[in-house]
Amino acid sequence: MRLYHNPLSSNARRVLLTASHLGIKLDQVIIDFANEADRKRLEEVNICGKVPVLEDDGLHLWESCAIMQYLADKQGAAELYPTALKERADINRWMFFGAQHFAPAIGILTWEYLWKKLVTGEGPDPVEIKKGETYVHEHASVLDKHLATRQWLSGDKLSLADFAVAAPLMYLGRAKVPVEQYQHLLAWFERIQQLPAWQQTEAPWPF
Ligand SMILES: N[C@@H](CCC(=O)N[C@@H](CS)C(=O)NCC(=O)O)C(=O)O
Repeated sequence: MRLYHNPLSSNARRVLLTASHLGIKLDQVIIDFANEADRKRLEEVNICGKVPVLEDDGLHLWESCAIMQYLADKQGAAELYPTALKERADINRWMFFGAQHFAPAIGILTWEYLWKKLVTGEGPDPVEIKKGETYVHEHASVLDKHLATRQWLSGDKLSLADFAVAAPLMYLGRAKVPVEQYQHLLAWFERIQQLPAWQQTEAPWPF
């Protein structure tokens, strides 16, 4: 299987975490967004022109959470993604929460603090920063309450939900994500960072 990605993408990180944890070897194609030929190549496999994209025997699958689920199912990895209806529904729920709420909130801050300068040359906009911080607080407080009585997001063990929600926290420090007050969330993220999969998928900051 081949993965088109970029090591700085937190959406790609979700997939890399899953593959690493499951011991799946992927043929990795790194997309450089500054390179026109790379962008063209990416558009051939993803009409949206975004990473990550998984290629498997004629299938081109994009959307990071869909790729995570595909890899786990293909591997028969029921410990990360159980097949029991209610357990799976609970994991799906947190994956959607991550994709729909938590990651976009952090995404405002990563854009303002990290990417915007590189892409447009402009500095952070305080109004956007405030908006990002407000959204992060809204969703981090939910996670913190939920994690007050548990080690992992779904059930009593690590699952795809943890990888999906944790991935954008790879920019916790650089994007000044305001979660210092959420002790249960931070303890959970510390557990994630101790996992070999997290450590094996860490990419150096190139700028
Ligand atoms: N919902 C998609 C989001 C993918 C996405 O936004 N990828 C970013 C990198 S994190 C990207 O490729 N951006 C390049 C662009 O938009 O030109 C997923 O979860 O896979």
